[in-house]
Amino acid sequence: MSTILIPTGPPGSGKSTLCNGLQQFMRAVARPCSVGNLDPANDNIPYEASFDVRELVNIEEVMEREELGPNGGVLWAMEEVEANIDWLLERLEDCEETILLDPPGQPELTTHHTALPRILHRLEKAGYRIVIIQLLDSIVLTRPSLYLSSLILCLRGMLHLPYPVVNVLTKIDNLKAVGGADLPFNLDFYTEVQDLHHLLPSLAQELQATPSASSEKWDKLNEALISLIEDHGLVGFDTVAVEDRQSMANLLRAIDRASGYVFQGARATDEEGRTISDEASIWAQAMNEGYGKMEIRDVQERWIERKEEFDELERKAWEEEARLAGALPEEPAATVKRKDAEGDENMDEEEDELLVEQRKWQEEKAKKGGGSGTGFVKK
Ligand SMILES: Nc1nc2c(ncn2[C@@H]2O[C@H](COP(=O)(O)OP(=O)(O)OP(=O)(O)O)[C@@H](O)[C@H]2O)c(=O)[nH]1
Ligand SMILES: [Mg+2]
Repeated sequence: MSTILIPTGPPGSGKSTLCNGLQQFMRAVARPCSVGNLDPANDNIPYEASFDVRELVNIEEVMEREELGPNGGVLWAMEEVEANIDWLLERLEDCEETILLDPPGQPELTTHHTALPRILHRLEKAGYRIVIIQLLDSIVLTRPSLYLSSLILCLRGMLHLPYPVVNVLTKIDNLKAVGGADLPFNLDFYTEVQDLHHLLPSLAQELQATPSASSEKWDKLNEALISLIEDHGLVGFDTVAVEDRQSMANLLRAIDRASGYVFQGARATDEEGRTISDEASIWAQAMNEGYGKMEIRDVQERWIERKEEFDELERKAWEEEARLAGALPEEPAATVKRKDAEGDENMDEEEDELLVEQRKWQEEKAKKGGGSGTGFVKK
């Protein structure tokens, strides 16, 4: 049975980037995967598309003919896909067993417009397993009201598209830069979506800073929204930084849990029996051994508390790997000499300390069952 994965979420939440990231990651672990573009306004497709909705509809023509703006044009185009579902089914037949569909970002599609649910219903009837990957830019954590309204949006999405869902906070690598270090709670508070009433004081504080503050009504509304979310048991969030392999491995595991996919061990050969490349084989093995499992406190440490330190470690590891592969020149002897002459032993010491920390981090992970022992730390 083939599985269709659909990242949904507001414009700019990272849908197309995630399709690209997952395509690359699955290739690296020798897992067959196809991506189809369903966004008629997607002018800059970052992945290798197996098919493209623009073969079926031309958004400019639609806008002109139907006298619609860009949003209306996109919604109309989705209705066109629904009306031509055989076109989509034929394209899907040529795809691999895991298929990513990159939809447009119009929130209407996941809140009340009926084309997408109807399309998915047809695909499900045709035998595809559907998994929704609901994306939210992690910047929403930096404003309590934005976080709260995003949770409502997620709930609405789950009701509108009633399939197994993985909720994901995207761009977690960017969170610190947009204020993530000043969050009043640890990351697990936001990802576990529990005890939301703790947000009430920050919501009230945020309101006081806005001119429209007429407090009591808002306080009551916020309380009601919070109990609504808690009553509906929104299952919580995973996180992702698309450029980070460990983060991608972690997310793929969550998606596989939702879809019921079981990775069939490390494949030394592909489905036709051809030998797959060594790198893919190593990665397949690593995934099989549990590489990538990350607790939320590890995510907090990696991307917020010690971000610069780990970034630097990864940069060095990448440089070293590139040097070993011959892509970067050996450090010129003159530079090395000059460093010695300047008595820059501290730098080596510092480097060693960082490597010790890196090893510790990996060992801790391995103990928690998240380490592969393969030494992959860089993206
Ligand atoms: N730092 C960082 N940036 C990301 C990540 N994922 C996506 N982005 C950036 O976010 C921006 C929007 O990403 P897209 O993938 O185009 O978002 P989208 O949801 O497809 O947007 P629409 O198609 O317009 O709805 C791009 O500049 C991406 O490079 C991530 O994990 N980390
Ligand atoms: Mg997109």
